[in-house]
Amino acid sequence: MNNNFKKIFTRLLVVIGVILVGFYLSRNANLYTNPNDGNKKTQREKIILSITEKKGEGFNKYKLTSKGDENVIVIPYKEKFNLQEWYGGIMVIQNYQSGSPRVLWEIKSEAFKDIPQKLEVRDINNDGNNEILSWWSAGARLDANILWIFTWTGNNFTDMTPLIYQDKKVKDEDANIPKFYESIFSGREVDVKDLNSDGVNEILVTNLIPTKVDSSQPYTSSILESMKIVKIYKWNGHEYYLWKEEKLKPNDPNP
Ligand SMILES: [Ca+2]
Ligand SMILES: [Ca+2]
Repeated sequence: MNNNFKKIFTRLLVVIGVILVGFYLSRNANLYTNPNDGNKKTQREKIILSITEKKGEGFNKYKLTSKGDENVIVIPYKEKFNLQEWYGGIMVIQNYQSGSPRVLWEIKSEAFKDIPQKLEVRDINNDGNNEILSWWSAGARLDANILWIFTWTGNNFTDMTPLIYQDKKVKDEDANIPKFYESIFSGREVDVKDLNSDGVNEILVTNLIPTKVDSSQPYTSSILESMKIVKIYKWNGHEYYLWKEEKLKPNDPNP
């Protein structure tokens, strides 16, 4: 009787284990598999396959540090299966020359519904580690640009974008990154350049202003001009902080 109970109990445990493992595997498989067609490759899979076949040829290569000699491929991708399964991501791929590339780091978020409009990899704060700068558009209606920065930390990239609401819980649960619009670096234009030639880049953000074509806005062109402000963020050794705000001169070609 006791032995029978043990057998039944053991079988029950095995069945529960198999169900749990199956559930776990199916969840992970769904992350990157086209939910509409299991045989069809996702964009992400196609990119990795192409890198594998071409051994990285034709893809943009970057270094992780200013002193490092290893090249990696940094490449954005977008998946859109339906309105619920629609997200963007960025992959950093190493070991591509061997024909068996490895995804070193990746960010994937439903907040990013597209690939970045612009992607740069360089050391903006002059600490030797390169940053991935990714500019995202908030769409034609808002006409906003949003900058997300990820910095190399020696074994991974980490998000170094300051948030608009530091106290608010704004982390995207899936990707563990803040939500799209919470970046401090969001405005009509977001520029990264070294204003005082000390080797460390400043970040310039021009504010969103109502557009003249929007007839619902009562603003005159002179009021619109007076509203053009650029915020300049400076690196303090740990983070970018708001250094100063300047009013833009009318028709300033270099905000
Ligand atoms: Ca850096
Ligand atoms: Ca500077």
